[in-house]
Amino acid sequence: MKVAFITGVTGQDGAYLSEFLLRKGYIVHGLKRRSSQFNTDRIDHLYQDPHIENRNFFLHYGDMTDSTNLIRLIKEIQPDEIYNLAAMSHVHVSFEVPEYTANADALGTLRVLEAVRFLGLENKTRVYQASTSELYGKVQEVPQTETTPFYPRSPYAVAKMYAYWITVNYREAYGVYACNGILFNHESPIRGETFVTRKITRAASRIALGLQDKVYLGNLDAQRDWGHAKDYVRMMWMILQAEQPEDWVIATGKTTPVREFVKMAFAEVGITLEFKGSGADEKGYVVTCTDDRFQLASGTEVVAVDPKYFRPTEVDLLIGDASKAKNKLGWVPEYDLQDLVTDMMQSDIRLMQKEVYLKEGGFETKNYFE
Ligand code: NDP
Ligand code: GDR
Repeated sequence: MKVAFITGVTGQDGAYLSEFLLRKGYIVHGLKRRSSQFNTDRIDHLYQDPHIENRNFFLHYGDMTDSTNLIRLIKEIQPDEIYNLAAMSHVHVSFEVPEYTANADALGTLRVLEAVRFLGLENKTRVYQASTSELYGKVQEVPQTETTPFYPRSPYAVAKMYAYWITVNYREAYGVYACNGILFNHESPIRGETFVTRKITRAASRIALGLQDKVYLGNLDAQRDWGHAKDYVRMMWMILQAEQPEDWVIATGKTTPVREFVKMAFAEVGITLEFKGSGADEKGYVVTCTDDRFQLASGTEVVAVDPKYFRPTEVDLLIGDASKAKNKLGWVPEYDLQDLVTDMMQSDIRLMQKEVYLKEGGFETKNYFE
């Protein structure tokens, strides 16, 4: 049985990757942070009673900023594969916490690689590094490939650039089997609630159900290449099964403006939206609502722009070319953007219906303003 160690196991990708590897028969160890509240919602269905024998899923406390903890865990676990997914992953927030972002995302990656080297595991342990399309930043070339120059535009992207190159360096200097997956945006029903897609699908569901009046967004013109996280975690595994360690772009090859994603999400609940105005004055209005379950009058304003969600420097256009992964690794994604939006909306409608029941029962429900 192969043994995997996943940092960031409580995140979107960590949860899907754990499911995927457990289905493949792996023993999975995950790194979780101590939190004052339970933070394992996404993996609770995988959790096993610590008192039973023959477990195959283990969680360990730790942090990317704590090198001795990482060395001790990697020594104990002796993993065949490490998936380094842990990161302060929110681009806008990285402008608020740049130093911490560099510590966790850049030096954290170094700590993992150095642990592998220090423990003499260069010939045993393969390392996957969660690199990102944010490295491309200011558009140099479209579509973006493994050879497109980087121009990072946020503290997050700059930290991830260090992580990218230190991964390449440990491969070249010490022969560690270490790879970068340069993954473009990937989303799912368990996407963090403050990333734009989930913010939109949650809000569209809540607005349709009468739990919220409107949603405030930032730059509606930004264009992203959005795929489904389930397709992307499969690729992380495939990358580590390749004969030679290399770096790989994973993307759908199609790009869509945020505004269009908003329209697609509302369309899932029978609402046609029209945008009027521009920049900070742009607003989205209901044109028709054909779904009998939801009653929104035409002319209702449901989307507004708030400049506070704009970033000091933005990444305007991302569109990736995953030909290398498709040709050499045989990657075929199963979901397109419409499937993704439908999956997210169906899940959020179900989730928000619970809130409606709570509200109708006289219980308080939570507000979401981020
Ligand atoms: P999430 O934000 O959902 O998950 C991040 C994970 O990292 C969480 O488990 C979080 O723990 C953990 N984490 C954060 N800081 C630390 C720390 N200091 N020590 C230990 N753990 C920490 O991200 P995703 O699952 O979406 O992304 C996974 C990785 O892939 C990230 O590195 C991200 O930057 C990268 N990436 C993501 C893309 C995407 O579109 N999703 C695209 C390209 C790259 P907690 O739950 O406690 O917060
Ligand atoms: P991104 O994802 O920055 O691409 O990073 P996010 O969903 O945060 O933003 C995508 C685009 O939408 C615009 N936008 C808004 N974004 C947020 N979060 N909230 C808003 O209200 C809003 N309105 C408009 C943004 O300006 C941006 O252009 C994600 C993360 O998962 C990273 O970790 C990962 O590396 C990259 O994807 C690839």
